Amino acid sequence: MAYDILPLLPHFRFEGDFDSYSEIGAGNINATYHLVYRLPDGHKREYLLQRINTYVFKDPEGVMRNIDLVTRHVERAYQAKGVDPTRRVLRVIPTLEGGLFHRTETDDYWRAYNFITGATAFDHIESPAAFREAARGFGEFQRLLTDFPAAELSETIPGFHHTARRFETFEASVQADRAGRVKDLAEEIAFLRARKDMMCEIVSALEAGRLPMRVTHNDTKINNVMIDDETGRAICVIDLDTVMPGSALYDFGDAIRSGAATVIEDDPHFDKVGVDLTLFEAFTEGFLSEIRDILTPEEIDMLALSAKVITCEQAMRFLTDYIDGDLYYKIRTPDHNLVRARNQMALVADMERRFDQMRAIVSKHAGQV
Ligand code: GN1
Ligand code: MG
Repeated sequence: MAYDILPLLPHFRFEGDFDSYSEIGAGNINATYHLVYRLPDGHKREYLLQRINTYVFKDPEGVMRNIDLVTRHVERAYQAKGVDPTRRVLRVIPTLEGGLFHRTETDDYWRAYNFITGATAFDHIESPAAFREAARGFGEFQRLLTDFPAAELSETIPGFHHTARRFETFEASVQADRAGRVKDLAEEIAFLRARKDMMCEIVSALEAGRLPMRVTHNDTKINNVMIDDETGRAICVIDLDTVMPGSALYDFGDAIRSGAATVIEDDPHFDKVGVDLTLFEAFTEGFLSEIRDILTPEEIDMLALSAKVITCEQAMRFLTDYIDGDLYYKIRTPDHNLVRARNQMALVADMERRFDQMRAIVSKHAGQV
């Protein structure tokens, strides 16, 4: 869907005169635009303008309050270390009234950030060294949040990684069969049902107190970390809508799901889908280099499992949305969600085959050999 963004611009405290804009197609949830402004001296100021998807985020005020708190925390942490935070963290550009978002008459919520210049968000990273660096970026973000007061954050999507509750939602969708698609999905539904217990292991451990709750990103898709074009360093973690109390395992698992796969999540060549163990090792090394000392032995023990859990959960989320008639994720073809679900199931199956190797790699880098 295309939005008429020009009337929105005067509501934000952008510096300079508006020059141009373009849409950024990445991201499955929000509509995103890159804005260029010009200062009188000719210099550019770049911003990101985003429409918050309120089908997905029912409490946009809560989302923006969380993001403001978290980004200020990260900014202060960099400043305390003597690091210039300008390109290291998103900052909310306030509205003229000083608010964190602009709400239109039609109840659309729009927000703006500084644009991280000279850096790229990759959908796929092939080089292990670059992937290790992306992992270090996510690990650093996790580390900077260890002293963030979790009680101050709202749960932006309740039960976001509560796989047991997601399983119930999935079964309810199968029952309702709103789009009449269930008749062709016996194999996929059976695949997920057979893995219900495995999928619920993290939630069970959290609820039993065997794993700590932390403040986590919860959506560590590999294109949610910006890589500096010149230095190749991971400089800024983005897409902060789901930063909330969670498990570090969610962040590890989702990054492996999206980044250590041989192909991207919507590639229809299911026979090519697998987990690349070189990339898996690179991520494990980079992530643990930042937070090895923070994680508990129980967390480390479940890292490899988390990749399977989050990938299977993602397969279930895509299949649920397909069954519901594609209400949640942006789709570009009629069977996009089904392709994504099948791709993720193929990835789970490959992780099952290589699970012992994944566990051995984690042990090696956790210093447990
Ligand atoms: C969504 O917005 P994006 O594309 O970074 C989704 C993630 C999924 C991902 C799958 C709030 O992330 O949880 O893993 O799509 N975000 C939300 O591509 O549901
Ligand atoms: Mg994103």
